[in-house]
Amino acid sequence: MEATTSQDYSQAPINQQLSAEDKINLYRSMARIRRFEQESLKRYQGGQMGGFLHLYIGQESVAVGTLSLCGPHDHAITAYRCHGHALASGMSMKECMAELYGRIDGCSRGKGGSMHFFAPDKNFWGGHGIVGGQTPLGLGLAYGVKYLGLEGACFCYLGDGAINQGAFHESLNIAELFDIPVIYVIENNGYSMGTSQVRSSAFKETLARRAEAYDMEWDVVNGEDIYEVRAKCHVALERAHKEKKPTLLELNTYRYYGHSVADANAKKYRSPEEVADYKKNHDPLNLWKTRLLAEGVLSEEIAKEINKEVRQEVLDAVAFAEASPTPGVETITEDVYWEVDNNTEAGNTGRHFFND
Ligand SMILES: Cc1ncc(C[n+]2csc(CCOP(=O)(O)OP(=O)(O)O)c2C)c(N)n1
Ligand SMILES: [Mg+2]
Repeated sequence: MEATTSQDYSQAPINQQLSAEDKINLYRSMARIRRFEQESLKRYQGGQMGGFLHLYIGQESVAVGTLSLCGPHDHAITAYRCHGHALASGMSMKECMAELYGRIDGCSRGKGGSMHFFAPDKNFWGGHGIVGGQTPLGLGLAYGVKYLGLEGACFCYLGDGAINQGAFHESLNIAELFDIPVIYVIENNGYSMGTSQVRSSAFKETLARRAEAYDMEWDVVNGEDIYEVRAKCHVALERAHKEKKPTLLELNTYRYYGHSVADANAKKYRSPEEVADYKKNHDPLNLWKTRLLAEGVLSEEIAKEINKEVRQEVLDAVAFAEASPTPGVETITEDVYWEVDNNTEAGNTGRHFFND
């Protein structure tokens, strides 16, 4: 939650490579996530979609900063707060919005909803509801990349509430023991549902330092600063690419809204002042905009134009979702493990859904 450093990372080599257009694209990418989430909230509250809705507002710089570093053999996997990673991985707002609406043109054919955005063609592997469940899967993705002899890695994101899960610790051990190019990114937004991070971990000093128990490299990152996110995560990515070594990173960040939109206690476990302070002083989108205005890369006019475009893109996505049919009842047995038990070809060959 707190900014960890005040160092200027704009001159890190990976950031010096950024053109003015790249920097504006990082702004656009964050603005797209923010707007997508705002519209989703509105539609959810309007009763147009069901299930859960975990918003990523406030954390945009983490997904955008890390995924902006990825090359063709780098992969990503995360938990249920997955909309930002999905959009930053290159998924379209249309397939994402249709998924929230439970429609057939959604990325998971309307059967996954908010927590299960997927796009393996974009190296984005979800969207997982079991806390910590994605951590061994991320290890497996990274292992696969190494096994195939590719120069790639896997960014595996998890919340501060997932770091005490056994599966995560087993994954850390295997990652270091067998030199697996996985980068675990703890998005420390300070809370696990209504439980503050300090109330849930016996070792409070830093979360990432647990890596020392596994002889693994680690670092703590001010997640609100895209320059710092890129600079420090690039070091980890290089380690994964060149040395096939894992890293544990802790990115400090914050979420504006409740755990999910249905969080009845959203206003009880943190003070209005705390939330207001984050919005005023630590908002990643505002900070990046201010930075780019100061650098002369962005103007108020360009920012306005981008926001207008993004608004339209979201409205088009809503229209697309609303026009898409709901999946027919006959599709209920498709793309699920039912196929394994019922002798279908997909079930027998293990080639489900994304391997078509
Ligand atoms: C194994 C397991 N235990 C409990 C839950 C219920 N649960 C869902 S989200 C959540 C909080 C996780 O918080 P964190 O990892 O910090 O992620 P954030 O919501 O802050 O992004 C819990 C306890 C679950 N989904 N899976
Ligand atoms: Mg959390």
